Amino acid sequence: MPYRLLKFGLERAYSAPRMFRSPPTLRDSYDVVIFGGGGHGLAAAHYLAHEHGIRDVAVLEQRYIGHGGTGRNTAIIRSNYLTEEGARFYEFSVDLYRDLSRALDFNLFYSERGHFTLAHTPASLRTQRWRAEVNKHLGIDSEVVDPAFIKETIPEIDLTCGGHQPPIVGALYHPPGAIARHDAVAWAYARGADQGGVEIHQQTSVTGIEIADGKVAGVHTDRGFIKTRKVLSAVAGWTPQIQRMVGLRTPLTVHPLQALVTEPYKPWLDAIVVSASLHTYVSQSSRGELVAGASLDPYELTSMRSTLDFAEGLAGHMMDLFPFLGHVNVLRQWAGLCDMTPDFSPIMGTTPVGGFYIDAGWGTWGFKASPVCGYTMAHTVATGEDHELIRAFNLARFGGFELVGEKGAASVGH
Ligand code: PYC
Repeated sequence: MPYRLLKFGLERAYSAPRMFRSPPTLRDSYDVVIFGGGGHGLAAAHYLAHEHGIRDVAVLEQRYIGHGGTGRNTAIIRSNYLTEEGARFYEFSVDLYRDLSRALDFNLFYSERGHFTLAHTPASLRTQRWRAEVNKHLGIDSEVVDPAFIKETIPEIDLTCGGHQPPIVGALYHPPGAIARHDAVAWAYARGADQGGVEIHQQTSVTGIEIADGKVAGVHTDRGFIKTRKVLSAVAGWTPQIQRMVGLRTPLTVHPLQALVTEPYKPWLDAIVVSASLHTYVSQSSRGELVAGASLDPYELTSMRSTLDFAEGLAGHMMDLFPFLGHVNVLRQWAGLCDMTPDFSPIMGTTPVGGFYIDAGWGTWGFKASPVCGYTMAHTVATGEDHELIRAFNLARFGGFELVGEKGAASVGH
C-alpha cells in the first residue's frame, strides 16, 4: 500500500465516519422506521428530513447500505415508458437525477448518453412507436429512428446481427437516457439523511411488526423492540417476508436478475443499447467497463448467485450486436433480486394497515426511480396520503383490476 495512502487512512483529521454516522445504540422509539438501506429507503429518509422536517427517523438495513438492488443493477436511467402514469413518474425521476449531484453535493457521474431500444420485428417497432407517441404527448424526448440513424450514431453495431437473429429494423431513441454511479446514489442519500438527523443502522434485521387495532405499533428487530407508528418498507426482493409480518397480500414474485461487467476499454460506446428481443442491454461506464445484462432467471428464487449459463447466453447476444466483443474479458458477475408485479409497475403508497407504507414491485426498474420514490414516499409517509404521482401504483389496483401495464417498456425480456 502506498505510504501516503496509509498515512491518510491513519490520520485523525480524516477519522471515520466520513459519509454517515453509525449510532452505537438503537433507540426504543422513532417517529418513522424505514426498512431497507438502498437508494429508495435512504432517499425517503433524506426527503423526510429535508422536505418535511421529520428527522426522528431510523433506517434499518439488514446488511450494508446499497447491498440490495441499488448496488446490483446496470445503472440505466430513462423515462420512455408506455403508460401516462409510468412516463410522468419516471420523468420526474429524471428531472431529480439531472440536478442530484449538485443537490446532494456528491458526484454521481450522471452521464446522458441517449438510449436505444432496438426493434428486430414489425411488432416490436409498433410498440416503440406507441411509446414514442405517449412520450411526445407528455413532452418526453423520444422518437422512432431508422436503421441508418442507428448505424450513424453507433457505427460499431451490426444491424444484420450476423444473420443469427432477425435484423434491426428501427429503434426507439430517447436522448435523455443516462447512466450514473449506482452505489454513489446510496452513499449520497445516506450522507444527506445523516446530515438531516436520520439514524442509519446497518446490520440490523427486522424480525416482526407489532400491530394494534389495525395500525402499526412497533417493530421487532434483532437488536430490540422499537416503538413507532409509521413504517416504510423499501426492501424490494425481501418484500414478501415483510408483507407476511403485517398480513398483507401482494401479487409479487421474486426472481434473480444477473449482470456482468468487463475489463475497462477505451471509450467506444456512447449510447445505451437495449434489445428486448435478444434480452440484452449494454452501456460503457465512465471507467470504460462494459456493463451488460439479460433477462430474469426464469424461476422464483431468493438467492444472489451468478451462473455460467447466464454469462454464456449474454455473451452470445452481445456478439450478435457487436461481433468484435469476442475477445473482451469479463471482470465480474453478480445477481440482484427482482420483486415482479403482474403489470410491471411498482406497488407504492398507503396500505390497509394503518401506518404501514409500501415501496415495492421494483422488478428490473428500481434504480432509475430512486429519487422519485424517495420524494413521493416521503410525502406519503409525512401526510398519510398517496402523492399524486403514485396514486395509480397503490396496491389496491390489483383488487380493482386497474392495472398499469408497462411490460412493453421493460428493457428486459421476461
Ligand atoms: O428498465 O431500463 C431498464 C432496465 C435496464 C436493465 C434492466 N432494466
